[in-house]
Amino acid sequence: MRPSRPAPSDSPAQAKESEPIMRERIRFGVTAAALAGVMLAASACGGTTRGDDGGSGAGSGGSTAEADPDAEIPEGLAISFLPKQLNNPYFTVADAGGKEAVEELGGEFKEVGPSEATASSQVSYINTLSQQGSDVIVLAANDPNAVCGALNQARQAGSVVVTFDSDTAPDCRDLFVNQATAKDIARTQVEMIAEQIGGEGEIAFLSATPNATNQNAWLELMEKELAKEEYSGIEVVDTVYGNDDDQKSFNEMQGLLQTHPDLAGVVSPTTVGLAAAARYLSSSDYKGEVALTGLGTPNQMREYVENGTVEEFALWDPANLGYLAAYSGASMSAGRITGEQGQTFEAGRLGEYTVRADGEIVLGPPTVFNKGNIDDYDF
Ligand code: RAM
Repeated sequence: MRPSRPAPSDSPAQAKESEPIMRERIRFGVTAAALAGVMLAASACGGTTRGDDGGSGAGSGGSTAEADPDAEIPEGLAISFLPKQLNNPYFTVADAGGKEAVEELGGEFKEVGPSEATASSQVSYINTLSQQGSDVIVLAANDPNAVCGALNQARQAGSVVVTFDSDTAPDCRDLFVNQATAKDIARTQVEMIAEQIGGEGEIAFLSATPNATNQNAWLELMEKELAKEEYSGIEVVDTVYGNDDDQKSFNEMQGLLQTHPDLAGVVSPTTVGLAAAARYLSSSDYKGEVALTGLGTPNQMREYVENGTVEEFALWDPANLGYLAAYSGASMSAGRITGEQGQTFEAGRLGEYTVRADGEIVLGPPTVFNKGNIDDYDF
């Protein structure tokens, strides 16, 4: 569904094509903290910034701009997706969902990103998108702080910054589109592993990169959940990092099984880690002996569920996550929302969403996949 377009001269998309000063008219600005970050970043690299006025993003503690829920989303908005890494099927699906939304909105979709999940490589992509005048940058952050200077510079120059999947510190972005609450994601994984090992034994975590905001939040909450009395028979003996690299994750799984002969189960809260770990486990003597669960895509995990290596795992629909992120960014860029808690907006086929505290928008609860339902999903 395309909204009708406003007069071209009022369109952010038009403005972005013009002088930088034009972009200032459409932006909501940054907080003093963000501005300080920009100035620091600018002085550190000797660069210049295009804007100088204040204001605020949602994540940074409130906006000075008024929301106009009836504002048109102008055609031609440049909405750019920057995932943790490109060669990861999870982000391929997520970004495709973003593209679907951008096309519905009559915008210009772009996907750029590094081949390895590192924050340093994301910085140069952020700078380029900002220089190109991207109206909305949708980012899955590889580090909560390392990308902040570049993001605040982009916001200062007029881009709306939406994090999705993996957040930054709240004052570096305008909105965070979360796949589910971190608590729900942690609890689901703990429930699955506890059930699969009969409530007792040693477990280990095979995570993504050591700085990933999302995995670190989930690991912390899983430890907290496991501290409950009902899980007193379970002991976490190790946490290793596969860096969302298939081969490293595979090797780390092998290492865990060799180092901990009494290991009862492994939780891998990353689609890359879980698929690689399942591949190792399925061809090893530990298949059926050591439980493996975590977060995975049904298409990557199907064969391991069918051959009995993995009983159950969880995820959300990454396409919906990307779709919601694009609608969120477009709604903010158009002024329908400013990121204040309680504001609502329509996200196309997903319906209405509400902005929570700290500019967070939550897609919905995770889904658990097993033999009984995995064939109902194709992503
Ligand atoms: C990997 C990435 C991503 C995470 C999923 C579950 O694809 O680390 O950030 O959300 O796993």
